[in-house]
Amino acid sequence: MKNIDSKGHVRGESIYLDDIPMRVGTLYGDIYDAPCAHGKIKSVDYSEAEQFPGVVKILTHQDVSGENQIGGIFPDEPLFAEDEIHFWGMPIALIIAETEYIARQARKLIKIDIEKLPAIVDPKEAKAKGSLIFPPRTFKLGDVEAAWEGCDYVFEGSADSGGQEHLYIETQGAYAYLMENGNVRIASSTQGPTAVQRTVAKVLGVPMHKVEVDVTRLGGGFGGKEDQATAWGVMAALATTALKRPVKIALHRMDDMRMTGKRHPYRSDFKIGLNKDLKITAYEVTFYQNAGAAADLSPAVMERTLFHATNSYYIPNVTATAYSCRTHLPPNTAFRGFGGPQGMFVMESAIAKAARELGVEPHEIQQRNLLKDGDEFPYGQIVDHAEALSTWENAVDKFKLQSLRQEVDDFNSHNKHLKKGIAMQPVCFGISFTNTPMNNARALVHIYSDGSVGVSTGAVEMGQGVNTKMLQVAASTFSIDPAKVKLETTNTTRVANTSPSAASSTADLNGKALQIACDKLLERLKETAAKVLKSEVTYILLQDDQVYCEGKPTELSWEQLVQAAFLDRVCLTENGHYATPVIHFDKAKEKGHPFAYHVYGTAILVVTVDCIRGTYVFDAVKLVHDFGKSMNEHIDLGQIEGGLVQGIGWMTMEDLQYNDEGKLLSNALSTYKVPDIYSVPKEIIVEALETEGHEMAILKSKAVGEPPLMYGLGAYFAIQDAIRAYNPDYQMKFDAPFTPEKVLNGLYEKSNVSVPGV
Ligand code: LUZ
Ligand code: MOS
Repeated sequence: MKNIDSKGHVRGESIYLDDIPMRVGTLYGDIYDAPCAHGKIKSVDYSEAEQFPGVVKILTHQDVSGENQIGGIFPDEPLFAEDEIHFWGMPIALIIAETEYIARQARKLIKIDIEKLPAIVDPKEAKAKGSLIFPPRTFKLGDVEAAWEGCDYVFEGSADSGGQEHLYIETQGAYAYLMENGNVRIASSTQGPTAVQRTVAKVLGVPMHKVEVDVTRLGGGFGGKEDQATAWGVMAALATTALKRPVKIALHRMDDMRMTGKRHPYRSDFKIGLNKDLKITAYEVTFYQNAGAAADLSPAVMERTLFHATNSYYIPNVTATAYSCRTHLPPNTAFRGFGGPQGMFVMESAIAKAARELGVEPHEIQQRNLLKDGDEFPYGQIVDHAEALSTWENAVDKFKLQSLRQEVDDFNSHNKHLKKGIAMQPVCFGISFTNTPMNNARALVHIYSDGSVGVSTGAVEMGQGVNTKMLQVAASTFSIDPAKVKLETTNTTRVANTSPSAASSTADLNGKALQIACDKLLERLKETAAKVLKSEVTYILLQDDQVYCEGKPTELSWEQLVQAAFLDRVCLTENGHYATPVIHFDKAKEKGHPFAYHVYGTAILVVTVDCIRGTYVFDAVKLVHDFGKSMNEHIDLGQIEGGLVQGIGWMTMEDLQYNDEGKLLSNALSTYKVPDIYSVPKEIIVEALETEGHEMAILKSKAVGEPPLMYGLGAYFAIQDAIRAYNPDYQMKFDAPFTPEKVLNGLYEKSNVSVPGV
C-alpha cells in the first residue's frame, strides 16, 4: 500500500493551508511582537500604523471578548501581552490589513516604550532564583543512598542538551471565516484541532459548538503544532469575529522561528554507580528543564523525561528529579520524543563517562544492563515483551559489530587527519500519552449506498502517513479495494473532543476506534447477507453497474450487500470509540503502568571526523528496529529515516543561540543549520526485528513516530569516539549539539598536541 498522498504531493496538488482558495473580502493578519525578553510595557503607540492605508484594525488584549488566555495545562500564557513582556517574540498586537504586505509594512510603524528587566535564559539560574513553572517531581526505585556504599565505582558529571527548531516546512497559520449566526470556522495547521476549538471558545467567550476547526493536512508538525498552532487560530478567529470578514494568518519563517517555542534545552547532573562486572547498580539524576516563559506542555514533557531517564537499561536503584524552570525564552513545547531524548542523553552520557574512566567501551556497559522481562521501570511498570536484548544481539550479529570496530581501528591507524568513531545506541520508548485520560479516540464511518466508504477520525495527517494507515484499517476490515475508501478532513464537528495527533499514538488510538466502528458495520452487513442468502427476504439488487433485477442470489458483491442493507433500512453509519485499556498512573506515588507497550531498537553509528576542519560525515547507521508486524513498511521506513536524521541533527548541527538578553540569534536558515541531503548518513540500513507484534498496537503494527529520533543520540558518542582516536587528552564533555566548532576544540584541547600546519 503506497502512501495515498504521494501523487498529490509530487504533483503539487495536495491542499495545505496556503492552497485553500481565498474567499472574497479576505483580510490578512500579521503579529506585532515584543522586541525584548523581559520588561514592563509603559506605552504602545499604534497611531501611525493605524493610519497606514489599507490597515483595517489593530487588535490587542483589550479586544478580547472572553479570556486573554491560551495556556493549555496552566492558565499562565496570555494571547496578547498586557502589561508585561515575558519573552522576545511574545505577541502584543495583531495588525489586520487588506494585504499581507500592508500588514507587515504597518508593523514597522508601531512604537513601544518598555522598562526593560533582566532576562533569565539559563534553567539553573531560574531554579536558583526559585523561578519554577510547578513543583519538582521525583521518580524513585530502590534506594540510591544506600546503594552508593556497595558500588565498586562511582562517577559524577553533568550533561546539557540544546533545544531544536521544529522547522516544519509549512509555517504556523490559520484561516478563519464566519458562518451564519456568528459561528466561526477555522482551517488550521494544527496537530490538535480540539485544542484550537477549545481555546477559540475560551478567548471569544462562546460555547465550543460555535467553533468548527477543520484540518486537511499539515506540512509537518513534529510537536511544534501540538499546542503552539493554537494562538494563530485564535487570533484569526478573534479578528474574523470582530471584523465580519475572513482573516488569514500565515507566519513568515523568521517570525515563526522567533515567536514559537522549541524542543526544551536541558541541563542535568548525574551520578552513576557500577560494580566490577559493569552492572549499573545506582543512578541519580537531576534535570533542569528550560521551560521558557509559560507552562505550555512543559509539565508533560518533564514527566516523559523522568519516564525515559534510564532508557533501555535496568537499574535497581534510581532517583530521578526534574525541575521545570521558568525562563524568558519563548515557551518551549512538544518536539518528537517529548523530553524522552533529553532524559536518555544524560543516561548515555553517564555510561560514556564511566566507560572512559574504566577504560572499557561504552557498549560493554550498555549491553550488560539491557532490560529483560520482569525488570521494573523506576515508575513501577514491569517490563514485558522486552526487545532490548533481541534488537541488540541482532544488530551485533547482522552488522558484525566486531568487524565494524576492527575496520574503524584499522582506518584510524592508517589515517592521520581523518578518524572514525563508532557508537551503539539502544532505544526504549513508551507508547501512550503519559497523561492517561488523553489515551482515547473516535472514528466516524459512513458506507454510502454505492458501497464507497467515507472515514473521519481524530487523526491529523502531517506527512507521517496516518491517513494511509487509517485507509488500510477500513479496507482490510471490510475486505474491500482501498480505492473504495476516502479519508475525510479532520473536523471537530465530525469527531469531537480529540487528543492531539501526538505521542506516536495517533495510528493506534484512531485506528483502533476505526476498527471498532468498521467491525460494528461489518456485523450488521453480515446479518443482512445471511438474510438475503437464506432468501428470507428478496431485494432488488444492484448488479453489473446500474442494472436492477430481482432474484435469489447465491453470492453477494460488496456493492450488492450494501445496497441490500440500505433497502432493508440498516444503518450504514457507525461511530467507534477506543480508550486504551490496562494503563494507569498514580502521580501521588509516581508509580503505575502508564504505557500500552514499549518500542525497542538498537542502532550502530559510524562517523568519520575530519580532524583538520572539525567536520564529520556519518558513514553508516545500521539498526534493528522493533516494528511489531509493520502494517506499512514504506511509511514506517520513512519514519525511521526521518526520525534518525532529525535526531542526528539535534545532536550535531542544530545550534540554537540566544544572547544573554534572550534574543534568538539563530533566527533563520542561514544561521540555524539543519541536516540536508549532504549530511544524512551515506548508508542507512534498517532491519525489522521479527516478532509477533503487540496486541495493543493497531494491526499489531507498533507506533513508529518518535522512537527512531533517539537513534540519533549515538551520533554524539560516535563523534566522541573519533575525537579520542585523534586526541587522547580529550576531556569528555556532554554538551550537545556537537557542532564542528566544538569538535575542533575537542580535537586540539591540551597544548601537547601539535596543531597541523595550515
Ligand atoms: N504529548 C502529550 C506528547 O501531550 N503527552 C505525551 O505523553 C506525549 N508524548 C510524546 C509526544 N507528545
Ligand atoms: Mo508530539 S512531540 O508527539 O506532538
